[in-house]
Amino acid sequence: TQGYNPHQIEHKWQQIWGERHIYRTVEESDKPKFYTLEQFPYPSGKLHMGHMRVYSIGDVIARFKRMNGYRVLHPMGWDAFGLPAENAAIKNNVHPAKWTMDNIAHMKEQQNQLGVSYDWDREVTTCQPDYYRFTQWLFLLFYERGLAYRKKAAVNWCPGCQTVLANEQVEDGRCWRCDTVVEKKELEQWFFRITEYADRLLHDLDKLDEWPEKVKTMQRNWIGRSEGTNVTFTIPELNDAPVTVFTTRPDTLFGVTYMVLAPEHPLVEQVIRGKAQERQIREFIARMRNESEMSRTSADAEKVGYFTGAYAKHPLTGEEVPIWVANYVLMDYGTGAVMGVPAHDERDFAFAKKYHLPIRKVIDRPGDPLGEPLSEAYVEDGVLVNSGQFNGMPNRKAIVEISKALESQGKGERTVTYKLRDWLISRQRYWGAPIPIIYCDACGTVPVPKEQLPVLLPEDVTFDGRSNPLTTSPSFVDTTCPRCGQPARRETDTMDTFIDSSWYYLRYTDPHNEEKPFSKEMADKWMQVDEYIGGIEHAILHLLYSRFFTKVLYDAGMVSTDEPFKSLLTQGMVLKDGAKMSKSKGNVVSPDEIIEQYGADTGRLFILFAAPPDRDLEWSDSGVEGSYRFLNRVWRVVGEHKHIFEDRPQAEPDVDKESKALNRTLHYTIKKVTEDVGTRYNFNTAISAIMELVNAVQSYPQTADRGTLADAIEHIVLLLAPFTPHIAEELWQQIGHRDSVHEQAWPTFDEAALALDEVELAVQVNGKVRDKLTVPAGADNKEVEEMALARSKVQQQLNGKTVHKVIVVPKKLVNIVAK
Ligand code: ANZ
Repeated sequence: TQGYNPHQIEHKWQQIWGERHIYRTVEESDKPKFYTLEQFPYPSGKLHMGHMRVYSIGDVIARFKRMNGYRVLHPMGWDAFGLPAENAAIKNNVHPAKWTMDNIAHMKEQQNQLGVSYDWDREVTTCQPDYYRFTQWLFLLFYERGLAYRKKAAVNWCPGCQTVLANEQVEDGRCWRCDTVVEKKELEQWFFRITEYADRLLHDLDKLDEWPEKVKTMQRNWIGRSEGTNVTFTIPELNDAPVTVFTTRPDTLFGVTYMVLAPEHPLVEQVIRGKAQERQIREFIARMRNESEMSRTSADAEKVGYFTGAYAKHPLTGEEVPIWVANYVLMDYGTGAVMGVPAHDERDFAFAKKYHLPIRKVIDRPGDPLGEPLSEAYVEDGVLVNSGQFNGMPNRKAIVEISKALESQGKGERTVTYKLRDWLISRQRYWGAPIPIIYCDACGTVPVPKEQLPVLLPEDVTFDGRSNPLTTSPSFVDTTCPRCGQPARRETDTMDTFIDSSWYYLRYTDPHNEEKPFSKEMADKWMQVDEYIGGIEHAILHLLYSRFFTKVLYDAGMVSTDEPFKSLLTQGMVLKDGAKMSKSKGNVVSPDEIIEQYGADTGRLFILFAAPPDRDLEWSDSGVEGSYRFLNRVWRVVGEHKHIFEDRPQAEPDVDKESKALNRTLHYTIKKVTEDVGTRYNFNTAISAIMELVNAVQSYPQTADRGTLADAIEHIVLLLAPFTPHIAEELWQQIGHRDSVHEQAWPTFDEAALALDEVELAVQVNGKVRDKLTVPAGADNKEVEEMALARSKVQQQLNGKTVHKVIVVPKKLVNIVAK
């Protein structure tokens, strides 16, 4: 027989599968559906090991489900808009579309070389007009539903290039191209009102019982629901103008010794006017505008503030406390103003120490009162002191009681705040879906009528990295108003690419629809995605945005589910020498190299065998070698026994001991692989069980039943099919089949065959193992005891001693106690 030549057979089968369309989705059928999806890649140019891993995992699931009688949807596509294409255009003078489509062609070729079973008839490419016209359609739906709006927001602005920069283009506060210090600039931007869905996005996490707890926690923290109270102070010198703070600790209200406004707070302007510190504060505010939220609020950031010269009046005591502005208070959280309680808040404590502000304790530890002065903030529970009528009250109760007291006087209100912000979707970039809006002097903001979509990206643009290329295209910018027909201007912002990926899984259900993004009928046929597989790096944004989209589409009556992903599998990283594989570390092994050297099946097998999908995987060259040797062994074993299949004998596993044992191993393996793959995705243990079966076949005697041997071999091939599809197909043909192994039913096991008819026990004399004993499975303890005592090795040990007791632990051991 010929040796194992992966290149030859892999290429051959990829071609045949493609021609025969064996992975085309079965739409009409009485089979149950299974939608399995790997996150679609950004077409950066080349697949890396992380890709190979996630596709291998997804493919095992898809193939396994098909063989188990499901109609499977397993599509693939391209998250194809985005900045790198535009950067390539600037650097290499190649159009983003060409760069992107070339990369897609190459990566698709690589995916095919992996032998992944995609239905390519459903491919989606987000940068193509047949897709992005519906991204625009969905923008208009959001707009109609009041979920898309425009407001001023700060963006990164490079004064050198006169352009807006994405966060990734700001390196250490400077422009990536010209090294100019980047500023913040207020510009009109489009937003999606995701905050309107904050509560549902939070609550519905409870429905997702097949998501990793870790991911749900990350989403909860990101949404950041916080219950608190808005408390209103007044400013005497501004005619008692109200100023409201948000606090989660109204129980500490009597401990307020100052107030802080965010530098951007609108009242700052009024309270500093004409004051001695006015100029200094204005400079401070200008500095703050250019600092990121992170650097302002991180726990160890230096707290900086200025006294404004004004005072605020306490709502319950009437006491006046100084008003400060400081870096650690953010304008876009709560009300942008904070009451300072240094005794019970760590940040306030540090601030008060630095600026010599009073520290007033109002919560005391019950039974073990705190000393004075406090050496650090006391942030635990306790009872109220120095708090007038509330003294002695447990602070948890005081949260409610003080809030009520404020509410009854119209000075406060209980409220809920979220960390989640509305989604800024505007990008001043070329390579994205144009926002379908027109500005008309007479009619104002006018949406492009849906039947006029797509708003195509123009070709007559300049990529010089200086400004948004869309603004350089007169043919694009100058248009007419769809309402009044007068000259008008087009919006030149494009959409954040996260929008493209927020609905692609719905498009796959109905990829050729020319009227709508997808029909309800088709979406309902396939949704939810039963298994979604991807990296933990998407745990927050992509998943949250997709959940948001699905909820909006559900509300619009376009789909019947309000959660897109039933089960989520986050695959671990691929490590080499303990570190993540990455270009910068120089420890990359590419899928190409592995396919070149060993073939795709070996690469897949190694990846699936080396670790369970959700764990990190340590790359090992010897592990790859081992997988290759195993496949060679399978090849030889099947080849050596090919002739049995020519005139295949009926299996008679009961004729001899060996066939019975092999038959049992076979059924055990089927059971193990079925359960490991089907319920736990423990591909590694499933593969080791198959390896054991191969061992059993190799040591099976020539004289034992040939039919049983043929059965075992045939099943090895079937069980390997989801993992190593090419070699399985080739061997399937070699043992005489003409149909595809990937269209076979998954094997079932026979519980009866699993029953053991003999069991092996250890025989101990005075606690030491001296012998082994094989007995019929049905033997009772008395029989086992007699057989053990009759053994010659046991007799030797007992020489001259008297047997006191014999303990039989069924199916395990016999212990003989003798003196
Ligand atoms: C007084 C107080 C006393 C506070 C105390 C805490 C402890 P979370 O839980 O994250 O919602 N805060 C409110 N708005 C802020 C803003 N815009 N920038 C910075 N800090 C702000 O946090 C709520 C707490 O964070 C609020 O409760 C407020 O400080 C502060 F012993 O008010 B607290």
